[in-house]
Amino acid sequence: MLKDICMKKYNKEIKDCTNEEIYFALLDMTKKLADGKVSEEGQKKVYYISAEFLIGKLLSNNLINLGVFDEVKQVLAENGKSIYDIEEVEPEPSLGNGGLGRLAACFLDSMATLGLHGDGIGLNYHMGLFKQVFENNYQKETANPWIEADSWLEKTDVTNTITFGNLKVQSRMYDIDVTGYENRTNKLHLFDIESVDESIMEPGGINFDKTDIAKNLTLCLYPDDSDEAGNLLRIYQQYFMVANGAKLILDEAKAKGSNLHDLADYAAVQINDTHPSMVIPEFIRLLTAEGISFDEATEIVTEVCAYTNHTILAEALEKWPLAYLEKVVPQLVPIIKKLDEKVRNRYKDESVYIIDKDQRVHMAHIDIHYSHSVNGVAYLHTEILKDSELNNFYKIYPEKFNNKTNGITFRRWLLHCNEQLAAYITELIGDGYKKDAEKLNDLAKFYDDDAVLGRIMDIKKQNKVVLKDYLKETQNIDIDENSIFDIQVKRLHEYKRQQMNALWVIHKYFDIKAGNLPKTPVTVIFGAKAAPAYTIAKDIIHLILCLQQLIDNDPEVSPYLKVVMIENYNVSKAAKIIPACDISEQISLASKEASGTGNMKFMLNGALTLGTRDGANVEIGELVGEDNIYFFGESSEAVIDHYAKADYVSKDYYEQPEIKKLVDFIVSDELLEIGQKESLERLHNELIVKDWFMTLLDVEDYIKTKEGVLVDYEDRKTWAKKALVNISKAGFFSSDRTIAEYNKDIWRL
Ligand code: 26Q
Repeated sequence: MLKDICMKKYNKEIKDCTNEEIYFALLDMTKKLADGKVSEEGQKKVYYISAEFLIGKLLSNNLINLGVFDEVKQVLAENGKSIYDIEEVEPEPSLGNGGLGRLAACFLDSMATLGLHGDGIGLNYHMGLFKQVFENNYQKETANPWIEADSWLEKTDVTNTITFGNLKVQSRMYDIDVTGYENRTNKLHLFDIESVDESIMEPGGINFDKTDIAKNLTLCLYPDDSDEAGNLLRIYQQYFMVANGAKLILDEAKAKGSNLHDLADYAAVQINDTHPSMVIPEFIRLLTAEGISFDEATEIVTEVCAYTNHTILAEALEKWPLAYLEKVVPQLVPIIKKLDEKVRNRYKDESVYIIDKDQRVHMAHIDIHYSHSVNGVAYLHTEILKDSELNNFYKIYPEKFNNKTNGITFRRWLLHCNEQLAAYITELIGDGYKKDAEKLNDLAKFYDDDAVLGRIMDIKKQNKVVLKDYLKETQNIDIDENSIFDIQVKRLHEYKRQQMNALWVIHKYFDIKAGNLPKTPVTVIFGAKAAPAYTIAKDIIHLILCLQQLIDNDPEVSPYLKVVMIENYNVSKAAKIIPACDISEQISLASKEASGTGNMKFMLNGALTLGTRDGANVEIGELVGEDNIYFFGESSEAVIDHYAKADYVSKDYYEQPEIKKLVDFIVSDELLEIGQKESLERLHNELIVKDWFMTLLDVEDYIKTKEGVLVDYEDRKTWAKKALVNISKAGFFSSDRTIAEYNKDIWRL
């Protein structure tokens, strides 16, 4: 087929085509194959509505899911081409910030794989998340356009006029095929404005006129992960998304025969965090316009909608000033006020009101009152929601609360990113695990098989070489594949505590200087983007880059320790980094990481977790057993208690000489010579007088535990066994399991 397309498109044989030409030919081929898998829909359909779908590159995954990857790879090889070179041609769509967006992408894959009729609804950001470059040991943000004349996007003829308080815009729907593994094709619907203008982006950066909504609405993904203040543009984006989405959902239901009173028999809407929450008042607006009473409309919407919470960080819960909504979406304001009134009539407790005394609208409160399901994303997270964060709501609606522990798609995070391991697992237990991930448990019979353990470690070594070559090529950095790869890749946030890992680096630096040389050298790899306005996060990146430079230039230390900060960490880099990992750093302050999903990807690829008892780490620990994971630090109960009593004083920990020495190194002559005084002093001060996420509380136990991990690494056989236990227990974290649970408990398709 590829041969014919190349002939027809370019009048050339495959071997004479450029990699670009082959990429576009494969794009055509994939779309044609996927089209053949769009099958009859049942009556009810689920709509996963999300401001982010961090899909990453699609070519190889689509080929895998269509069952033609091996064949295409071989045909290309026969013609002197490599599928891996062609992967590099594809621009990466970065339509998400991190975990929440990537989860949405994994869920689309699993819905299609399970044969569920489930579409995504989101926005067609032209730039996606910024591209990160390092300059003078700082992060600099640049634009990241990804849409080409020919891409995965299919222009549809669905258009709408969307009305805001002060302007109207024309929208258009673009679709991306989502093909499940050996199953149906669903759609990701991405809405765009017709008047978008990429040229308003200032060259070299990510600045543009924030007020010119008709040109900028879909230009950029809001580049904040959880703590930066929202603004009007974000409200325009959110309403644009839900207005188009709600209209699509009602149109599709009507086309299938719904009279709208029975909408819940036709549609289930999963609201991904509060970003799409305005879909609730928008549905009510549309239903009442069709003659349905306000009360009935409210009931219908409640039956249709379900809400997923992804955070307990108070600052990340969206609360929009009513005045902003009056400006952007005046048509929703009377509806929101009525919804609030209903709440006030029923409950005395002010903390559950929708509009607070400062005239701010709590989006999560709309979701909880007017959805039938509220779920957290890991067992511990859901328990914390019920017991503390949302306890007042739990008391009102105990039946709405449920847990859906996150998952990842094994097609991307094993079959695609670690072909060798997948092939070896198939050799050992057959390929049933590809569709039924729990079958990985069959690997248990090889826990004590030396030959198997040896092969697992060989594959790990080869993946380390692949990463080494990649880093050499892309960043001109040399790493040693015989060193221990200790990896922390995730968004930069104080609660994730990259700064604590940096303190370990400082500890190790001192240790080596003092002549305590590690048996095996350690390579500490970081990858992280900071929200552009998050100053301390950027200071932490600066510290890490300065440590990298300091150690690289120190011949006493560099043979034993290396720090590498990967530039522009994204989905395709994750796919190269994760299979090469020995130690997976999951060190958030207990109670703060709702779930984490990187932790699952690392485990599946045979890394051992060094982490706190937070998020899904707790469940990983239960599955693999205490011998096969390294936990440290205070429990979530203890942390929550510290917050309640406001009794954590970082300075008390800082006064301990061992800790003081590490923290003060941030402003040592050595580092000040390399870095910027202002940044390093600000970070130093932050750790001593604020330390909101209790780095110094856990740093001692962290260092002690990590040293123990390095000792354990030396016993290669025992380590290999632990790695195999992790792989074999990872089946639970397949997003196929997660989606099956959503369907059984919430959507009921
Ligand atoms: C909010 C207001 C204004 C602007 C931006 C935002 C905003 C943007 C992105 C708030 C939150 C996000 C992203 C949150 C996120 O990625 N959360 C992660 O979700 C994962 C999937 O459930 C979990 O595994 C992670 O633990 C959680 O941090």
